[in-house]
Amino acid sequence: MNKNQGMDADYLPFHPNPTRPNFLPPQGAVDAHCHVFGPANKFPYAKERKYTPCDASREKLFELRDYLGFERNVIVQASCHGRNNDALLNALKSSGNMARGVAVVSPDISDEELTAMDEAGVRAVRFNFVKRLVDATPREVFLGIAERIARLGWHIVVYFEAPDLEDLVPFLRQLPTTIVVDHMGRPDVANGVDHADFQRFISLLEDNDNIWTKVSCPERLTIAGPPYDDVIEFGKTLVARFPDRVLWGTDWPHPNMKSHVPDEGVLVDVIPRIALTEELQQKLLVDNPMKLYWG
Ligand code: 0GY
Repeated sequence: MNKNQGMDADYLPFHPNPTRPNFLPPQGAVDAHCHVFGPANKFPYAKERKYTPCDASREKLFELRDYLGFERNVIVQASCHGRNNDALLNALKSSGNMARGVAVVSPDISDEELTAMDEAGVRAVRFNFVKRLVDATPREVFLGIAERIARLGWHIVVYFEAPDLEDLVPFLRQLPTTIVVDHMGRPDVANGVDHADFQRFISLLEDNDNIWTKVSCPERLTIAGPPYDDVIEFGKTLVARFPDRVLWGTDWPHPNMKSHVPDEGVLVDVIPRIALTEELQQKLLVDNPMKLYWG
């Protein structure tokens, strides 16, 4: 079978017609975590991928952005495209400067390629530690990449799960740039915000003012399901404690969801429940992402 075609049998495609949210994002709002997938006939998925998603084109992404009342996107390279960032770069170049990118690169990438990525709108690299998504990369390799991208003024996005944080802290402290943690460090919400794992994450941000976090992905963290009541306290705590270091994103098209198909209208309506004032919403959706990606 040609694995470059055809999504996995258990893969849930994105919502065909999300509801319109009640919450109206402030002008200039940025969806700071989303992806583009394929289309596979133009941008084939990577040989080393752990899943084959449903195609999710840049056109669909930009349509959703407008529908939800957002102005800009930060598109994050996902593991199904490996280290080939062509679909991402293509989306950035067609966005009219309204999208920035987070790439995944190999250590042997040339300076010319990095410069071309920078010109297309890439502003960060992603280091993925989630074992079900990628084979492990040695830390020295990541440190080598970190040094090179730091010279371009880029930052580093890290994706890991809560139990892995303790082991990762010394490595994170070695990174020379701003660091953005995906999805609140993926806490187990059954444990509550007072659990040692989430408190360790809060301490990490308290002790290191170069570390930011995305308060995204209630759909992945929830046990209760939509409207994600069991995740609210986690996001609310982080927005209140670190208002200048939080980002928010839809995570469209939600790769690898198994429990349900997220409705992005419902996800946007989580925002005013975690960022309680207009001032906090402005920082979360506009000021913080603009500083990091368009500054
Ligand atoms: C996400 C989450 C996931 C996948 C990826 O790189 C990826 O394949 O990011 C996931 O399965 O948790 O960041 O949207």
